Amino acid sequence: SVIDKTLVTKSQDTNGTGNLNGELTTPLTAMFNNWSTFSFAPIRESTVSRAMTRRYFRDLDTHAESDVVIVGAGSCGLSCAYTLAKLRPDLRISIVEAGVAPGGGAWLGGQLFSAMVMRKPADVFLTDVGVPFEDEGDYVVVKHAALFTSTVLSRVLGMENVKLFNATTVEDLITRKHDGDADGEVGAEDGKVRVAGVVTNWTLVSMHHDDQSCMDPNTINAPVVVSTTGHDGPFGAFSVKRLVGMKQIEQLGGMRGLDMQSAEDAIVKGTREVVPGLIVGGMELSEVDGANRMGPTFGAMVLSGVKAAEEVLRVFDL
Ligand code: AHZ
Repeated sequence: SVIDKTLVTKSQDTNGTGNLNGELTTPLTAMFNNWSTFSFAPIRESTVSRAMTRRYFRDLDTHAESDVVIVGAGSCGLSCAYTLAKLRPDLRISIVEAGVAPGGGAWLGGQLFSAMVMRKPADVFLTDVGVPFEDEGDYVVVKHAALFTSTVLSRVLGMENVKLFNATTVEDLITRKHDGDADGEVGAEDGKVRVAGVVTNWTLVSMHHDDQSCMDPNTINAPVVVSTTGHDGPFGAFSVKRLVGMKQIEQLGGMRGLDMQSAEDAIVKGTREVVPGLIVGGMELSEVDGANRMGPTFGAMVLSGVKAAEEVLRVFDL
């Protein structure tokens, strides 16, 4: 390497490792001041492969038994992960996201416009995460939805107790027969199932079940699953549609038309354990409850995520 060793930064001085974490006190351009003799540190291809695969398989191994699985990394799922992981660094949290790019519908504010609107009091979440916003009185505006999503994402991914499995689809739920009341009496929950984890597959594999054979899935066990897969569509409302198939919900209410005023309160207040072991939040809940949609205002998604995190801790005494 031809990095000029005389331009060492404060952070390098203190930890003595020579790595480039932390703010550089020298402009980057000054760090590379002789491109003609430039060269990267040496590498072998297998080293790169092993650096990736060793970590991924270690994560798969560790997270096969998780404390919480969050399905879907949209604005609600990420907000839930942030709240829960920050509050309880002792919990092992897996996020399973079907898309390659986490973030769901929160990369744009609405239509193809950049700015993201959140009604108060959702601004407290932005302050906690460290997302800057303009205060407009009853609502706040983040200058680009991507700033919100990338900041929450970076906070979540920086937490030791969280693993994001992206490009991975939840294609079924692990269920157990509800074990009933401890006293042996017939209780209201008897006959119901308890959700006990998720069944996963690579998203590209899930998309080819019709034309390829023998592509069995993988699993993650967890006492609590939080499902935030969004409203119905090619991917959405996954867990609650599966619950109908399993006869654990008679039918879905179906998302209703847009009413910002009422929709946001309803989604936040309604975020709950829908069947034992499964908490539903965000727009997936609108399909269960027949709640209105709110369109391009995101306060309900983040506070539904906060409520889902609280529900996890309350219901499961974790
Ligand atoms: O890829 C999906 C997205 O990132 C992911 N997902 C869906 N099915 C999945 C499955 N396994 C793993 N089976 C799955 N991941 O879930 C994420 C959902 O994100 P989202 O942004 O669609 O949902 P949200 O509830 O967090 O936010 C919704 C925001 C609103 S409100 C609204 C309206 O009122 O019209 N529309 C949107 C998008």
